[in-house]
Amino acid sequence: MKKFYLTSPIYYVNASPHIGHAYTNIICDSMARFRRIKGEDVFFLTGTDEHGEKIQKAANKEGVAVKNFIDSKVDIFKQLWPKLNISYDFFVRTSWEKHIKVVRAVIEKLYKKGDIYKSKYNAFYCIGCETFWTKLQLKDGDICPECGRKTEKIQEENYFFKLSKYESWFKKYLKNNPKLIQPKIRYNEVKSFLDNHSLTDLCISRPKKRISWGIELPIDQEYIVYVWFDALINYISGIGYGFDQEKFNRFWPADIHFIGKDILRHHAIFWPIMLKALDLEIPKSIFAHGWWKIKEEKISKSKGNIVNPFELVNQLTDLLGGNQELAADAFRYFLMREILIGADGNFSFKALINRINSDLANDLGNLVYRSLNMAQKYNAGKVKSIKKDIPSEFKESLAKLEKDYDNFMVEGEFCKALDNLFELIGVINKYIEDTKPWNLKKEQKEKELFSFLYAICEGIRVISIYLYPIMPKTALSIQKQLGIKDISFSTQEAKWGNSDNFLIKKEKPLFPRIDVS
Ligand code: ME8
Repeated sequence: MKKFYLTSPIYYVNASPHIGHAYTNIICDSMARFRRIKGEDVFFLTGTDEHGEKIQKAANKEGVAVKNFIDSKVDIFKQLWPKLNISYDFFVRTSWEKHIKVVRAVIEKLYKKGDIYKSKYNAFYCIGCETFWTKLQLKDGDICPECGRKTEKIQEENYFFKLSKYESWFKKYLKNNPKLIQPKIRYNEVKSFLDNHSLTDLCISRPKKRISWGIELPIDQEYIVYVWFDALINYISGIGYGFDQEKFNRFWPADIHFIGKDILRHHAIFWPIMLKALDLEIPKSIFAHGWWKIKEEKISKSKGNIVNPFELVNQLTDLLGGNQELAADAFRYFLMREILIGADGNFSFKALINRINSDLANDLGNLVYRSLNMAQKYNAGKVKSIKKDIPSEFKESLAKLEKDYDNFMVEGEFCKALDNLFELIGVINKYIEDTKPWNLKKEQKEKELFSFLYAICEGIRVISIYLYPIMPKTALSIQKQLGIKDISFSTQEAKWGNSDNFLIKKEKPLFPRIDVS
């Protein structure tokens, strides 16, 4: 069985998650579910980044012990993921004792190899981004070029990892592996950065006298490990590097690291070089998606313009008649459909409601509800396949879906896959209107009526499989309402005609229209 290993970033626990974090994990979850239904052995890793100055400061500000502070924040992330129907396989924490051991072993190995050394350091530090900058990189004297906050000038002795030693290897590797960084625009960004800058060695320690919340450096007790160096290692500790070699060998290298474009440099430059130094394989791809914004400004904790995903899903649950799982699916659908994966998008409640009303209430919900309603009304919910021919009206969109869906999903182009799927939904809705089954009933054209009922139910079943990665609970509800005994979302089952009959158990509409006037 083919393996597929994918990761989300591990999120800082200095504040609660917002819809940006939700977005990345919904992308990961959609990919994980898609790969599972293709029959692959999937491992989806998510988790939390719990060390560093920013977290220490946040805990101090609340006047709580750092350990208590992080535990309470981690709980919030762990509550959010099931609420959004996220099916991760393991939740890694950087305060986890096994992760700590791995980080220390990595540093010892690189130190012995001569890739880590001690030196004096002069730089500007942005606590918000936990990143060092050189004077030349700063904006307006001392401003962080990434987030626009003031940096702090720092002069101290520290330990460094020899990024520069691997620069020419990495440039060549990148040239030969254009799919390493996706989408193309991010690949070009990294390539042009490397063309225009030489890599300086990475400072990987912090003196304890300045900051104490972190993993002690195994080679010098006066220091802790730089939070990014610690955090990136989660991708190997999370699958057992150094303590569960069998699992590690099974899943490494990662097939895809999903991240936001804000943390591209750390993943696309530091991480492959760290792996090369460790003699480990390089991930197959690093995919940096765009940002959700509000009025053109990135949604972020520091800007204070966050949208709380718990509140949003609760609100949608009320508006959609009380089913939280379907409300979460509606939210997932909006995030995946509204923007192309590499692009930025503006979030608004109005846009969310419009999407739900037009696509989920009108198109999908209406198709399912009225189809099942007709099956119940015209033949007591019993639908049989007298003939399994695909109605000619469906052929073009079904063929398009069959041809392109896999490709779009493999590439993370969820929006395009959904475009095709909703085209088919539109076609079946139109087919119902054009066929006018109420006349078939009146004229007692039983054969035609039964063929019609089979065609629309089979169409809905096929749709439920393609929909599953993005809207898993909706897909499940559809199959239950169709009365499918052996519920399955395997892509192999998506073939037209795989079902012989249905025994409809219609429920209330999946997505009622929301009136927020
Ligand atoms: O950077 N739109 O953690 P973090 C879309 N701990 N996605 C967004 C977003 C937005 N407005 N805001 C945040 C860290 N994200 C490090 C990562 S990994 C080894 C260490 C998402 O809590 C996006 O995935 O700041 C982004 O890269 C991530 O959250 C940053 O999360």
